[in-house]
Amino acid sequence: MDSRIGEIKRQTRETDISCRIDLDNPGEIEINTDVAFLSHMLELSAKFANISLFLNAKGDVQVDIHHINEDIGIVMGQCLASALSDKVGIRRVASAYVPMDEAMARVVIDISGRPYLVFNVFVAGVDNIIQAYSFDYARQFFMALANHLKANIHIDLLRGRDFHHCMEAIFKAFGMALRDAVRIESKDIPSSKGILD
Ligand SMILES: [Mn+2]
Repeated sequence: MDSRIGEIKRQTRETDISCRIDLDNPGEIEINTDVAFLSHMLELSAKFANISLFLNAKGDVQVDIHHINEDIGIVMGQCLASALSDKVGIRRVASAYVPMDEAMARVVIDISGRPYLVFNVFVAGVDNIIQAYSFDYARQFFMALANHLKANIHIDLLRGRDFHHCMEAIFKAFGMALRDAVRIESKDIPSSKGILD
């Protein structure tokens, strides 16, 4: 099997991001972004996905984290798509439930070639404004990733109260679902059409 490695560098007037993902050689995780909370979450995703992830991201965070947050999603989606190439043999569809104390999240992924995100995450009483990150920033991150991985991703927070716990459950469940979705299980392209865009 060819090595499933993706490598993307993307520089705009707003952000400068480089990313390398190795789907089959876990163990190396090195994440440096200007958004410490997102770095922490992505480390959890990579760990649970059992992949190697190198990510370096700088951006115009003096404005706010909007650009860098979305652009990291774009680059990670492109990097995963590049590593998967023609997707021969992958399981394609996978799901995971992950709890974190009182919180529990479910993530279902179909690496289908059709981008779509359903983000059903809401906790009554959590004021996103006071957080360094927010549920809506997470929605924008996963939207960018789904669009560029060309995957259908459903994220449901089934319960939770503490913001940090809720986010950990979501990013861990995403990693765990991704781990299964990219697993090689056959020698075929997993589509009755014979192609996955
Ligand atoms: Mn934590």
